Amino acid sequence: MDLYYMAESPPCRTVLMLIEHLNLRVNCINVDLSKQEQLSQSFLKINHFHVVPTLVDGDFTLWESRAIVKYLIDKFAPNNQLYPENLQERAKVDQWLYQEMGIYCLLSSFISPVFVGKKPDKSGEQRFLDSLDSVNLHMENRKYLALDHLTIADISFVCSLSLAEACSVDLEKYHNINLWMKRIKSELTYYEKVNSEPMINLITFMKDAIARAQ
Ligand SMILES: N[C@@H](CCC(=O)N[C@@H](CS)C(=O)NCC(=O)O)C(=O)O
Repeated sequence: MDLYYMAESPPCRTVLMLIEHLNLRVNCINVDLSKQEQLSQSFLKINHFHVVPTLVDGDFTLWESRAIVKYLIDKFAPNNQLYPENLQERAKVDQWLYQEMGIYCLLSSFISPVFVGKKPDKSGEQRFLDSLDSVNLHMENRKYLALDHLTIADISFVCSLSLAEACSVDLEKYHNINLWMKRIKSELTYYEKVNSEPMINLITFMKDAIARAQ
């Protein structure tokens, strides 16, 4: 299996953490987005939507991080507690994966102007922060996002929020989310291995980009 990825990308780190969690053997191929390698003819042949992460398993190709992690669990660790087979438990995990994908879209759309030399979109930032208010309320007295144990929704959301951390979005007032993030980061023994260096690169990149933005 090949995984096309770039470690700085939050959805790629979701897949990388799942690979660590399940101890899978995957051939990881770096696609440098800063050099626009995703637009190369060879990568466009694999995924004409030119996004990472993209998984290639024989003649089967899959993109979208949340779909990839579900596929890997169903193929290599069916009924793992990260994505249980029980109908209602699975539905709750799916609910949170969709919900947090929406929140990630709010976050990335307010930040994305920075990638073309513009300042972040402040009105978009407020929409993102409003969505965190609701999650913060949901997290009152809860240890995990979807169920009473760790699931792929926790792994995906912690990666999504790492983009906010890299852009110095102030998350301090979301007390329950903060406690949850600290717990998840310490519980995932591979968190540092997957995230620490890419986060340093991402923070540096975002700081420079925001400083240069007009
Ligand atoms: N919803 C997708 C997002 C994938 C995505 O937008 N990847 C970005 C990097 S974070 C990318 O590959 N961008 C390159 C491009 O769009 O050309 C997922 O979760 O996998």
